[in-house]
Amino acid sequence: MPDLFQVPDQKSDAYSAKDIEVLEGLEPVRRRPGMYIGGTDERALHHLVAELLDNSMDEAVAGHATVIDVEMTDADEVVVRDNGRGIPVDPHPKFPGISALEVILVTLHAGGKFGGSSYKVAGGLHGVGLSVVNALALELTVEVARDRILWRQNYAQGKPVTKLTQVGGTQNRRGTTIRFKPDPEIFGPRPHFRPALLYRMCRSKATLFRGVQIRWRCQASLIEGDDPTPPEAVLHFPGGLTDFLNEALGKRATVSSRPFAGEVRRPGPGRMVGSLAAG
Ligand code: 0RA
Repeated sequence: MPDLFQVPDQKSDAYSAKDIEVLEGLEPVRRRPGMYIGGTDERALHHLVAELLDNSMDEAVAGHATVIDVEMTDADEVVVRDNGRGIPVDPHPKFPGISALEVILVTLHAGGKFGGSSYKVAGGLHGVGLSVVNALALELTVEVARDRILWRQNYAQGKPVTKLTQVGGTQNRRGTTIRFKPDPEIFGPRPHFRPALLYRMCRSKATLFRGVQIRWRCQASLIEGDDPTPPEAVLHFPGGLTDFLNEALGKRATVSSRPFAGEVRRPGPGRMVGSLAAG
């Protein structure tokens, strides 16, 4: 796809660097994946799931999602779903012929900035990493439930292979679902996720924000005999890091009877900026 450039403000004929947002196509990501995800090994592969999870976490921290489902459905397939607002499906204000969803999925956002205040979240790079995941996917399916309509679009190696289509109605569902299969051209012949790594990732993300519940699921057949990873778990730490610490300490002897913990709060639904806990 050709590179996309923001149309300059028609009322003023002066271009200035701050007005020009360059949105690049995804070829550079496929050409040099290491530049974007730090390699093409197992770590880099799992980093892509972290990217998906972070986008849903942003939606939770912004106060719009409360539940995130992470499911390893096959050795090489992960599904991440949240109950947030859903990626916008309307025409993108700067590219009227393309849905906002497609712009988010097929363009690299230079500098992580996404023009237009409705696409900006305090401190977040909402959806920005999604295009990198898409670029490195053999197959990626996005489903958005928004305004009682369920939408779907399929991608392969970063390119749309279907139109964004209404696939039905949803009475009581809202949010974004992304199904991701990594591309063997990038990650080698048999890319596979490790349940233990994904589970640990879900746990650590859940400790960062008390307002989110992460539901982990993995086909039992994908967990190896000696791997203690549970096939299902609900990860929720309403007490933040203190909960996590208590769980990690278990029955071990500690210096103080209660763990030392403190936190800094900001207004907002369960929002926590800083949290400190020690055994
Ligand atoms: C851009 C704008 C809005 C939401 C999102 C992106 C969004 C992205 C992801 C990625 C995973 N889950 C997500 N949920 C939301 C704001 C939409 C609005 O104003 O309604």
